[in-house]
Amino acid sequence: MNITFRWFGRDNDTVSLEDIRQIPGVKGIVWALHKVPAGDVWTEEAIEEEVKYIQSHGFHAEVVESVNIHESIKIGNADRDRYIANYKETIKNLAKHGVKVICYNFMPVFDWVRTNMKEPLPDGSTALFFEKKIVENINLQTMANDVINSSDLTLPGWEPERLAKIEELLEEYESVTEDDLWDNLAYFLDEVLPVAESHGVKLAIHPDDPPWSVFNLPRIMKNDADIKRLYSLSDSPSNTLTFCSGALGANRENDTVEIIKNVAEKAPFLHVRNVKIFENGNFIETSHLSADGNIDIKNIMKQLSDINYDGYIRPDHGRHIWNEVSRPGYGLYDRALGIMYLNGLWDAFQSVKKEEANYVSSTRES
Ligand code: CS2
Ligand code: MN
Repeated sequence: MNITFRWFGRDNDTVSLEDIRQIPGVKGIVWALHKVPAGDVWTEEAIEEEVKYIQSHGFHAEVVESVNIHESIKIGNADRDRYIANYKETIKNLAKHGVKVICYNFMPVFDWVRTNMKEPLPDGSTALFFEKKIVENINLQTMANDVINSSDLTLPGWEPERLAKIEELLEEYESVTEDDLWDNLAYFLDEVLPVAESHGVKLAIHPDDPPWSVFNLPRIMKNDADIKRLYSLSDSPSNTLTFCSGALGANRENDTVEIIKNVAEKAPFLHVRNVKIFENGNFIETSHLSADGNIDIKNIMKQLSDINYDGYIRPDHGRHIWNEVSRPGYGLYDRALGIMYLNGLWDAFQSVKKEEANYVSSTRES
């Protein structure tokens, strides 16, 4: 298990690499050039500068999250080939600097969607919250204006420049069905996977969060069946998944333990976090502790220990605790606690395994 921590960059994060070094067991930084617009090439110079900075703090920089996909590729517009060519360039440039896994997602317009960034939990901390009714009844344009006018919000997919164009984009998506989105994903992968494969890079798609359609937009990476369909698109070793327990697990019907059992070999990168789901389908993010939410984090870690999983793993969002001021979901403290829980489970399962193996070999000898 190769523990990593997501970091947004020197002038873009409240957390520093010096802070992250003090979390036990972290080997690598999950990074991105967040200021490069989706569709543009990540230049070698910019990549090299970031990778060197990360490495100078004793971390590897082998995982990128995310190289975002231009909407034209998802919609299947005539100009998509230009953006696909850029994506190939970016893959090559990243490979030159030791990147092994590129996380991406194929969600139209928005990345993860929540309705409150600071919902109180009973213990006095706050966390990201999703209220179904609000999303079902939302007027996107009004909401876009609210977000544009509030200065403290920068969510993935909700950047003011993009929201300003939201109406245009939504119109473009009006005729895009789930099947179209699958076709456009297949077209994209057909083009980029050979490049990724020949450069030793894995492309790892992140599931939709939440794993159902929002705002009438199609979403196609929602469950086990979708993951199987993804794998059926290409058997390239570069065609892989970013398993995310919190994204998939927000739908009770997704058995995340069963999913990880089936996909771990083809999921080089894992996001592990917990969510608590309410009767009405609303959900709130909780600490990583299994007992705090609906996701069986303990058993997910047991599955990983059973196969001696050696891929990359990171805690995902955390709560906001101890008065920390941070990006929504991406503070230092709760994610560090999450890492210690993952470390503890891993060590315990691994040592039980060793004891069992010793016991078996000693009974054979006697
Ligand atoms: C992340 C996603 O914060 C998160 O939940 O897991 O935003 C993720 O970075 C993207 O969907 C991957 O492209
Ligand atoms: Mn995730």
